Amino acid sequence: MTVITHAEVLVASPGRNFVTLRVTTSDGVTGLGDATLNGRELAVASYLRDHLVPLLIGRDPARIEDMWQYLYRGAYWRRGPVTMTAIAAVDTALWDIKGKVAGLPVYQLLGGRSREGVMVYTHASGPDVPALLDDVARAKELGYRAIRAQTAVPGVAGTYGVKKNGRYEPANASLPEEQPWSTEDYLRFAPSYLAAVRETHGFDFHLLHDVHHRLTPLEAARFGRAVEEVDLFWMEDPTPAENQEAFRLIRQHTTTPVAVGEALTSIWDVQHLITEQLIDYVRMTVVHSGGITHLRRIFDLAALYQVRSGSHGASDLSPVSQAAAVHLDLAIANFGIQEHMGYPDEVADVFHSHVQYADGALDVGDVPGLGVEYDDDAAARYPYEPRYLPVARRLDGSVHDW
Ligand code: EZ4
Ligand code: CO
Repeated sequence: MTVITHAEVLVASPGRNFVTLRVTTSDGVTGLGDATLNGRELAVASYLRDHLVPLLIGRDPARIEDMWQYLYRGAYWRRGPVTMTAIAAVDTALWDIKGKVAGLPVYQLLGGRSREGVMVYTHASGPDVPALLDDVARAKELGYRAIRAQTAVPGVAGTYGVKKNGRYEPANASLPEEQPWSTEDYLRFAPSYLAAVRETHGFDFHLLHDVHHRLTPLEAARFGRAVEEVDLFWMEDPTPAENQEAFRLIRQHTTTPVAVGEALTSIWDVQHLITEQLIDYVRMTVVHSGGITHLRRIFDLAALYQVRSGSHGASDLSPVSQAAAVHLDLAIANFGIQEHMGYPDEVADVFHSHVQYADGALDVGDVPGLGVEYDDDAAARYPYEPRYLPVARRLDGSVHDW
């Protein structure tokens, strides 16, 4: 019988930190899984190295569902981002191995293609409205059919989602940067710049916006109403989602579509949001929600309620996650859209990926498995660097949701 003979936890920082699991079988086949949890990387590295790798050795790499159940139920302690990211890394690596053994791309194992390429949205942002409008023009020239727009709120330094030197990297400091936040200023300003994007660039592309958990349900309802005329594809994370019931109030007041999920980790975290039809897009990812096995289960539940996928695809999800996402996006019937933020240039030195962008869409080609290889020699040139996400504080100094 083929068994897992070893598994390595690889930590490197090619432009930003990534944790990667590489599983090797007795037949010499390797599989990769992303294990990156932004700002808490080493907790997952330890969970894998100290607690999961010893459990993998000698097991059958072909039994993906059984491995998932064994690691999830076997932990006794349920859910949570560290556990679910570690399980995701193992699960993703086993799908990569199964594809390589079968000689098939992973999307074939998931039922084959439902579409030619997956529509992606990119990010446009700027320190002020003219800069945002220029960046939207740039994205349109690159062929994107869907664009997320964010601008700094005047007087509110460090507003979420604004690029510096052409890139946005929120994990920007070796200790968390503290950033001021004013809901009042945001609510007054944001609808006007979204309207400016439509006035300048028209309606022939999808326009998205990320609220990034900053509003109360009632404020989010007001915001959703204020932007109905600009025809958003979605407003993302309008309010924190620990209390799923909070979204009912938003729903009752606006027809602006709602997307939630990047900070959630299990099917239970979105059960109520989906089954009560309180959201339109579920934005969970392979890496933070238990891997391809669990995310497929979530998307299948969502399909019953006409909720579509909209997977998170920020640069803190490695190219292994990106490839896994595209395989899943190609296969499922209820795909909605895929985030495509891009990576620092150094990332391509370490991760050799077959994912390609063309005409507003991503595709993976026909390489067996996930289609990503890891370059150890290149990785050795980029040692881990401690990096944290920021913390938001209201103008009175109290902590807000970042
Ligand atoms: O802040 O992935 O939609 N994308 C986002 C991201 C998240 C980061 C956190 O690590 O909201 O930019
Ligand atoms: Co987001």
